[in-house]
Amino acid sequence: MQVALNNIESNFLPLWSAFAFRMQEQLVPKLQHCCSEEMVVYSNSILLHHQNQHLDMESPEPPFQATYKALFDDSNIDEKQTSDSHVFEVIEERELPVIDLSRLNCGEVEREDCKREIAAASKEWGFFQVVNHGIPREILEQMRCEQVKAFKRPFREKVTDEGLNFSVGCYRWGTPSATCLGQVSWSEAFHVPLADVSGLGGLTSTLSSTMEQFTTAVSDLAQKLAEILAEKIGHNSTFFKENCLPSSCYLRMNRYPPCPISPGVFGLMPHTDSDFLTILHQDEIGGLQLVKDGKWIAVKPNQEALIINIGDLFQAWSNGDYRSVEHRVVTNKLAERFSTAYFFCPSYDTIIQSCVEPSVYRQFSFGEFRKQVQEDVKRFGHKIGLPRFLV
Ligand SMILES: O=C(O)CCC(=O)C(=O)O
Repeated sequence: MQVALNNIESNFLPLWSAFAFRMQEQLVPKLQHCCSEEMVVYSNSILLHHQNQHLDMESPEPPFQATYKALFDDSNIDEKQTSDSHVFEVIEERELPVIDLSRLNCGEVEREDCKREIAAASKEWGFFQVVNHGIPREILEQMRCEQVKAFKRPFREKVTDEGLNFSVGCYRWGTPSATCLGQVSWSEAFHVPLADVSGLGGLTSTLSSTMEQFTTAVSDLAQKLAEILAEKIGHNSTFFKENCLPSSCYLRMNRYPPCPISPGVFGLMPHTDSDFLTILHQDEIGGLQLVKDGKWIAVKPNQEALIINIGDLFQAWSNGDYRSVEHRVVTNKLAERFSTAYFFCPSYDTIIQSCVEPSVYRQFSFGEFRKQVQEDVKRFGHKIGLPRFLV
């Protein structure tokens, strides 16, 4: 079966998103066709016929090796790793600034100190960690447990959106448009619009109620942080309450399978987030890296903390004061890794306008921003993002 592949991007991760869109195009038939695979469907057993190999679609593992076989064959991995080593080179492992949010409930001096630290880290790093954040440990653990279960479903179910009842295209894996190993994201994800979460029934009820509890808790935290960040740039505003509703936000559950050619391929390609801010819960494996002072640094995992990072919209809204910083995930040869990201987004018609004049960026709607990102990815293969909106 032959399916047209349009290179169209959606929300946050351009290359992945192209895949998601393709999935939407393939509602009938519902299995993906990327590269030169042929899909063969046998009553209960669905096999992917790939260059003379049959892949067991009942296994949970996405067929990375088979799908990217041509790219593996094209490159001598050892040579490739050596020549690309500068791309993966990390200068050091650092702990991000850790901010104790319990001080927000203390006296004025401590509260103000805490707010100052949040703003300072957002300006200097674009990233920080929060402890005593108020999200109960049980909710985080339950979320992780349900996430692991969702990824353990057969690949066939994940890729056909069977059973989980998410909207079409929520499940993503790899990078269909990759033309070399350096462009592959060795990971799978459920990228779920939160408008979809409530009311999911059937098999997914535990997952959906866990997601609801998780997102309710983290959305309160996101609102609180956004209001502090607004206040610290002189903007006491109801903007976030009015525009960033639970239904306009997204949750992404990530899984990074062990990667036999690590570190020759990314778990997630370098990117910035197209939101106001992101709240990330990661496990103890590590792999997240970010750019600090022009160099990639590895983030030391802290199991007590949630990671917060500033997205493109806050950078624009703050006129460049808060920084949306490029980040990526590197693979691990032996261990699988999980993370859960909550993207704090406004509705599409929300106007993003710097609160200071003269403004570095022209005003734009979130919908316009996303559309431009989609067009750029379609045209150039990658997101351009905020530089497009410079005055
Ligand atoms: O898994 C991580 O540590 C980062 C995830 C991420 O950057 C994303 O989902 O956009």
